[in-house]
Amino acid sequence: MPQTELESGMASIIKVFHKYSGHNCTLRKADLKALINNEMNHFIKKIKDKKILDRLFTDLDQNGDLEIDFKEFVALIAMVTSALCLHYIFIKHLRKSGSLTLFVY
Ligand SMILES: [Ca+2]
Repeated sequence: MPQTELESGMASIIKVFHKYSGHNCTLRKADLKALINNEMNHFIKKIKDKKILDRLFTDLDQNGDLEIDFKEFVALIAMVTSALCLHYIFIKHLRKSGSLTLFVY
């Protein structure tokens, strides 16, 4: 039986995390930057500013061990996915109400 669409998405998240985390199964700051810039560039603006990377890394590193484990990484995925969901709901609402032309750029 083939994986469902959701299962495939979950497997992809795990695969991409391990692609950048290597054998330690944790992301260092440079790994996180590379992952975001290479794998999430349609949803998140590329990180070029060190201060932004430092802030994001600190926010994600809940236990303060200077590494991002999978559980901490999933928080980023959840945040971005939630924001995307709100965006799609907003666009859908605008399309239904006929106001979309005001917000399309
Ligand atoms: Ca950590």
